[in-house]
Amino acid sequence: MTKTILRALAGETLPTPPIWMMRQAGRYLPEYRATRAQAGDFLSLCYNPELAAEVTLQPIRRYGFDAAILFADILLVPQALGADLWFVTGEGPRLSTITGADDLAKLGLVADIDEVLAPIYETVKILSRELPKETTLIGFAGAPWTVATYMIAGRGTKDQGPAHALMREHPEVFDALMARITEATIEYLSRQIDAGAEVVKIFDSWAGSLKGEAFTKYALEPTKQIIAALKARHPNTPIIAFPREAGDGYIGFAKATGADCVALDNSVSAEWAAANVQVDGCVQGNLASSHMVTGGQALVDDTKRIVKAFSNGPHIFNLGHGITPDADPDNVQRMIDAVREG
Ligand code: 1CP
Repeated sequence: MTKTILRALAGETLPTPPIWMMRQAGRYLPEYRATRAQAGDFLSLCYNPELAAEVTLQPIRRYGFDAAILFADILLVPQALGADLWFVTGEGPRLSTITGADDLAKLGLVADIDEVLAPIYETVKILSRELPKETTLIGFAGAPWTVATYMIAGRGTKDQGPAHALMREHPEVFDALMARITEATIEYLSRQIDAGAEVVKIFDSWAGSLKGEAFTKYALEPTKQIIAALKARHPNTPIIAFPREAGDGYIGFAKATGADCVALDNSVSAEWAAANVQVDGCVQGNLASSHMVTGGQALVDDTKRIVKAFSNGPHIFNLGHGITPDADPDNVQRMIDAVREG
């Protein structure tokens, strides 16, 4: 019996959509906080295959999600390329910055990334042994633009200003960085698939700040390039693309990039997305993650509205963005019940 997520990704309309949740392993769960404390800090957790597999499995045990997503982070690729990376408690990631050709020249070679990333492939191997047989294992990476925004600015930014500035002022440096990340991402995702990932997802969290031609050039094209290279090596592995806040850019994105599924944030309506995006294949996402904090009848109503809007085509139920640390774990169960009750 084929796993439900793989059936939806193959284009099948199922009576009940399969479910998983972005950031399903994370700080809203007490068992996650305990394992992270045991690891010492977030990065030590990412690079500890036994403990990273443990936190990946926690939400599967608690809720029985249809998919598990590898526990890691999109910023491990910059680190493997030689960027300094650390996390400031309560604030977020910090990296060395890229402001010109000199910084780019200091980065390492794509051929060397697997040395740093080997523990991540080991986590994937453990998970493919230990997951329940009905659960799909999803690997992931950041899209080149989103990863570049962090490598250039050295941190998360509201409007990705430093990355836009480098694109404008030193386009040759910017393009070379994008090419390096694209190549590294192909290698990283390909190795995850070799190790047992059954699906991979490309997170372009900051795609929304690319407009017009820049969206095509720096969100759509690199995703297309990564998908083409992965499909050549792994033709049967489905790929989910998440050009977050793309708006009208969601229209035709799957066809243009070769993605098997497009993940949707919650700035578009499910009814609009059913008519404009799901016509090309599987969609995923769209429930506002704030419902996981506020709960109540609004959570149930919105969940059922989204399930209904996407009921005539292939659909994987998910949030529009990651669940936040202040979410109530009971609300996650309420969401799952609302989806499965129909
Ligand atoms: O203290 C902690 O425990 C750290 C919080 C945390 C977690 C749980 C970070 C730091 N990363 C993660 C795990 C993670 N990150 C996963 C694991 C799988 C899952 O359960 O979903 C995934 C898929 C990611 C992806 C990721 N990291 C993205 C893309 C998706 C998105 O949310 O937009 C991005 C942008 C990051 C960068 C990052 N890592 C962590 C934080 C707090 C951030 C955002 C920083 C910022 O922009 O300010």
